[in-house]
Amino acid sequence: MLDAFARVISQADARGDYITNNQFDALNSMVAESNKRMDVVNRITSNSSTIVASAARALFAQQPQLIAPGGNAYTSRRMAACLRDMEIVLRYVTYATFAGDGSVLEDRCLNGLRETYVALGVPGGSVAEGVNKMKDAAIAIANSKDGITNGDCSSLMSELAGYFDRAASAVS
Ligand code: PEB
Repeated sequence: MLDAFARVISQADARGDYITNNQFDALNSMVAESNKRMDVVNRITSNSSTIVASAARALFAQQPQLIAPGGNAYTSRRMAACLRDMEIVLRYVTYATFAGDGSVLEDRCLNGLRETYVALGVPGGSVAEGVNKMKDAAIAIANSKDGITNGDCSSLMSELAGYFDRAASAVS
């Protein structure tokens, strides 16, 4: 598991060279902008139930077969497993955002997940749709201008979107 600093160090070590100016500048600006990153992680973390619940509700409204008898979220056991899975993905997205690096998400959550869903008979495309809906809900909350000093969060939002996209494509 890497963070943005460890990633740069491992790349430099693989080249057997010092950290480059570009890498130094990128990390420097990441530190300078770190309040935004912490705010994003904090906002998603403290609204995680809302994000999961609204994404799940939208998913089941769009794909009602999932909650019909025989569906993959039918019976409270499967529904609970589905909500838990969405929560797990969201949690790893917050870790990746905090670290500024996707490897924690990749290694500890997405690795082998597609195969797990195939083995369970859970439709990966539906999970991906749920992840996409969490992306929209999370970005709406993280990027809200309410109650916060106004600033440009566009690159942070595209980084965040990228982690959700990575999760969706890993299972679809
Ligand atoms: C992945 N999900 C399920 C299982 C596992 C995971 C390992 C089997 C064991 C169990 O039921 O607990 N676990 C999960 C995960 C990590 C992990 C992400 C990462 C570290 O350790 N059903 C739907 C939706 C979708 C869904 C499409 C969006 O209709 C998910 C939610 N996951 C779902 C369901 C099950 C499951 C298990 C329904 C139960 C499947 C079953 O037992 O029939």
